[in-house]
Amino acid sequence: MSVARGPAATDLTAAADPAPAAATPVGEHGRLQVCGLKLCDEDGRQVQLTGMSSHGLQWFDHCLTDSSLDTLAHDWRADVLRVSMYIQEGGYETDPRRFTDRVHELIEEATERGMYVIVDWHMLSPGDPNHNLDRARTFFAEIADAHADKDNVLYEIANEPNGVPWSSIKGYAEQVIPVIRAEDPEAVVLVGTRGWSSLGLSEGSDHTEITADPVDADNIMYVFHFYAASHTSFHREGFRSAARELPLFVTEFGTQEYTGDGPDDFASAQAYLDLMEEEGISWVNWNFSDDFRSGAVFRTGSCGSGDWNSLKPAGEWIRDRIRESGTAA
Ligand code: IDC
Repeated sequence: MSVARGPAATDLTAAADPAPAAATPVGEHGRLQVCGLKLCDEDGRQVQLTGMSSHGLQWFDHCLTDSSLDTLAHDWRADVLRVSMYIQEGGYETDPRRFTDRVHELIEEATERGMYVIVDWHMLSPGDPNHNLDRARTFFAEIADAHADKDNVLYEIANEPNGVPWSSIKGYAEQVIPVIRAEDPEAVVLVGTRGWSSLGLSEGSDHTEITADPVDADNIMYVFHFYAASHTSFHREGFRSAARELPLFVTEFGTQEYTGDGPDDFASAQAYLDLMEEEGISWVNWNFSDDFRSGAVFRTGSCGSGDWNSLKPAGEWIRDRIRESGTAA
């Protein structure tokens, strides 16, 4: 004779208290630091964060709701949310107050859920980060001041510099980093690299231009981005060589072409993921929206429905990978 387990018992389980603070990535690891070439936690233990980037706040803010962020933190078990604030294309420059306020809110949302948060200064076109230098100073001074007491904020100061030499990017970084450090001296800062954060590879260079002339600051990591169907073995091998010499963080990648669209190449993406696991490199996937392109995780136009299980193939794939990797796995 079987023992009946009625719906009441199930309901009780479902209504149990949320996980205690220590069970979240930030609760467990606290303030991060760069130790040698790796990312480490407050106690000096190596960590690998995995998570998602938002799409541009000017277009897809409605995909960042209480319930979608709960889903990201608790169902996908993401460690990190990247808040992608474009500067041009209808972003920050059109209304600095509104975008800054929204970034403040999203930092609080990530914090409440025990996730790390990357504040992404999403410069893209024009590709010279110095074009937005004054804006970046204003923005980061306010953000760093307001959140300096938190343990979970990482600053990404330039999404994808392009068409400019490394010396221009380094010069920009050495002006923006002190603005952040003046308010939040311990925070990890992520520095975008030449050629759309390809470590120079997409503009005929490579990481050796950085090792020869590194940014004069500590507690920083250099950023690499890839789109697995476009950036295959040439980029992957360049990335592998760089990982032996520089602290790296992949703040954006897609399983498709560099347009964020087209067919997924999951085999190429998995080869990158395997390499990042071996090297302990943290990663963030593009993007947590319902844009029509194949790289947006939700089905086109589905954010309004609140059905966060309505995923495109890239969404199903990356959700599985996030669930099984990173510190919250
Ligand atoms: C793309 C978006 C697309 C948007 C475009 C605007 O997917 O919807 O119209 O930006 O600039 C990047 C960039 C990121 C790109 C993404 C895909 O950081 O902004 O998003 N990508 O093209 N670098 C390489 C690829």
